[in-house]
Amino acid sequence: MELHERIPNNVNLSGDKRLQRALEKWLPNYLDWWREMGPEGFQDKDVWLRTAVSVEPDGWANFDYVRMPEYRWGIFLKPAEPDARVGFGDNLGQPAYQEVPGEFRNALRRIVVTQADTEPASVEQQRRLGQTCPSLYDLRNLFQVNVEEGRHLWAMVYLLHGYFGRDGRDEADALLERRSGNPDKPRILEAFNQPCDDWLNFFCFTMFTDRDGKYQLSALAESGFEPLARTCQFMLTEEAHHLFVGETGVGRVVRRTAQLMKQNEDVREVGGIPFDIIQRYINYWFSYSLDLFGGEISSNAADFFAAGLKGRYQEQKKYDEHVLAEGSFTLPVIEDGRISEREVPLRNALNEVLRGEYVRDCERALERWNKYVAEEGVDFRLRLPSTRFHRHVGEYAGQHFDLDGEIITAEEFEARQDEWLPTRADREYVQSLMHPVTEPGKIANWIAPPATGIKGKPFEFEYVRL
Ligand code: BYC
Ligand code: FE
Ligand code: FE
Repeated sequence: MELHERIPNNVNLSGDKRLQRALEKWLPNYLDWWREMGPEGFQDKDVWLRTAVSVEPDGWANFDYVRMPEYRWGIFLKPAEPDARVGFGDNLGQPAYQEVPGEFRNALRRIVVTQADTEPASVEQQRRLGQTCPSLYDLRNLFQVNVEEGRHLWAMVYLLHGYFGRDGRDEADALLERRSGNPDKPRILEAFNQPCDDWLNFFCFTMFTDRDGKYQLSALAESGFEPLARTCQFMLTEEAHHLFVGETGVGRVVRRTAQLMKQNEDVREVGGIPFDIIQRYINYWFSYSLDLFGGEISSNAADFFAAGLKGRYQEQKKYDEHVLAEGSFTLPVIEDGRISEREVPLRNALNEVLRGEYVRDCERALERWNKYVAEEGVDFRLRLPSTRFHRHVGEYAGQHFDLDGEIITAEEFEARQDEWLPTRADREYVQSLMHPVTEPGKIANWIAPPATGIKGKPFEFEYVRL
């Protein structure tokens, strides 16, 4: 089969010999990577998956059974707007960049490579989860997320091959060489080196870490580098499902725990996941995901904005002023071991501005989960920790804070961290509940069934043929 038939696309692959040559070399390596690092034990099974075959409303969500190595990973960009302009920064109003401007080449390559690196990393982190799925419905959702993260890698590799020449090709190769959690060749961002080896981790990851993806992609979806903007716009349509899997996944665990508490105060006795463990998993993934926004005060963020490469969340819709040459932003910093306020130029605080949008979105999800608990008639509330808690990047890294963001000593943190972060015993307990349930219509005891199936199919549908 010709390459351009194998790879659904709207980038005129059939007419682009240079891109064909680059992808012809990269594709076999990608497939080797997928077989080695993709979902373990399910490569030859039929999975009921959504595949994008075009960007039209009727083409981007085709559902059918497919074996994952035969998934048609495509290259899709949202169709171009005529007369696109740079929407913010020093070049506001100039024609959008159709090629990589020389002066921004390093910055752009770095953004694309960082974004790209997270996609295969997440597939690696999740590769063993299929073996302990709580239901066929969840198994299918895991694989849907995995193949689409694979496609997101394709999306970024297209940009590297299409716009960055020789070093773009080298970067594309390196994306298949790094490995999540491998100390010799780790993934770039730390959240993507953390193990994600039980389903509570998976749901927290898709809730909190994929949600960073939503905000980063949104910021890039308005980039003045048009091919990047249009790529990210299309990726966001897929991302919505990943966030759905995460938010409803944690929500179903929370609901089930509340239900089981009515049977027995100690939910462990009846095979549930106690709220204090769920809370510690939330604290862990929320704090690692906050790190993904970068430092609170960042000259990189200022430079990206000035160059028109990376804007704010909904830059055009939410704001009238797109230059930000003047404004300032006040944030808490640590000085002489105490929390005090500092005013910084707004452009330097844009990581923090984006993080703020993210935190509000997470708070909304917490509200919803707490509503499930209340609906079950149980008196308990989950919460988000302070954004200062357990940080490894930015102003609060290297200091210690409690869940309320109050500064504490290293000894206090040491003494109390088992209350706040998952312990080895928590992980072992959760792991002890992870037995595969693969009969259609059946579900593990520690999680509630979903409200509906996928694409009009019932929960009992045979989403994966084993
Ligand atoms: N880990 O100025 P600073 C997704 C480094 S998720 C390790 O504060 P900046 C997905 C930084 O490189 C979305 N290192 O940060 C989700 C810099 O190094 P240098 C992924 C970090 O650059 C689930 C130094 O610290 N997309 O799609 O403003 C499944 C100071 O940096 C980290 C993107 O990230 C960290 N967490 O912001 C699948 C978008 N943070 O210069 C997929 C592209 C910072 O001292 N990336 N450093 O050597 C970016 O826009 C920026 O690189 C970041 C960092 C927002 C990540
Ligand atoms: Fe992704
Ligand atoms: Fe995702």
